[in-house]
Amino acid sequence: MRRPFAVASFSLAVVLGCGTLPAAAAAPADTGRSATAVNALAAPDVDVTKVRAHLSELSAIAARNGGNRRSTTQGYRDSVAYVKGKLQAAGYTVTEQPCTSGCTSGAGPNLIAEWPQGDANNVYMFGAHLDSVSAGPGMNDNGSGSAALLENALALAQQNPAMRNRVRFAWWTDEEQGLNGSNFYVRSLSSTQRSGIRAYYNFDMVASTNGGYFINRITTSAAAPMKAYWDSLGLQPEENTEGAGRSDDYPFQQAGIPTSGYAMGASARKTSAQAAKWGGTAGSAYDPCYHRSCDTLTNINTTGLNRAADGIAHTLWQQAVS
Ligand code: DPN
Ligand code: ZN
Repeated sequence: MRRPFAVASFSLAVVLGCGTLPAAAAAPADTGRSATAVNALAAPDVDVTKVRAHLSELSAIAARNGGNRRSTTQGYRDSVAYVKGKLQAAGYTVTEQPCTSGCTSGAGPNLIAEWPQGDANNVYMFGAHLDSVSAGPGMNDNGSGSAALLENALALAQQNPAMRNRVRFAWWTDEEQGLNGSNFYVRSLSSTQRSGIRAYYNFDMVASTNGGYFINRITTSAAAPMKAYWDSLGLQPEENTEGAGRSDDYPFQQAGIPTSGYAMGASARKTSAQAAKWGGTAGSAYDPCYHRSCDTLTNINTTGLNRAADGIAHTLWQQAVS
């Protein structure tokens, strides 16, 4: 909903004739249109209402399948079918990768989608786990990352910019039982394929209601565009210490692939210093519904979700668009 990043805001401000705008204060009204007409390098403003619509579909899928989307269930398989259908309609080459070793018995597949443009030897990957725990529908964990990625993939297809590098999206199975889908994927790659992945970006819980703004490996060059976007919003992001080694970036990291990503936090508690800079409740969990039945559509921080979705687009454009 917010016009992303200074370059796009400035260009639009000039075109709209409304003068110089202070950084985050008075962005022009969201027109729903991208800035491509005025600046081919600017990432689009990913529409958070569309991200929320994907979440609503995942919520409905859980509701008609016993209330969850665990990797071994029809709720998970229906989640895969929903994401796959949207991607195929947009022109993606989509692959279901069955997890034939290391996954829980009966777990559904990983879903991999590549945008078939740009240098196939320079791949930027963006991933999120699509399975939930059995306790609930998994809207923040991890409908949020899954939906933010899906809308980014659709926005890329819709914009269809000239590509410098290759973009590949992944929705992982069986994360909740031990990072199993992503681990299987990384082990399925040849060493050449592995070394062609320039960075992997992970999105696990990007809409925590009492959340903070966390970035995995925040000081690395892979993290730079993610950090630059949140810095541009004045968010003062911190290292994702709570999530280190706990999500699907870990198998990539172990394989020597640069990793980063956004997160807003799980069961750890917000400090008073964090509440002072981000708002929210000090001494309470970032996500009070973590792995609980209350991780529903009401357990979504739409502001945080929007900031993550827009920062993914910024990073994707920086890394892979011509
Ligand atoms: N999102 C958590 C899960 O999938 O269960 C893992 C996690 C916990 C990630 C804490 C980050 C921080
Ligand atoms: Zn998760």
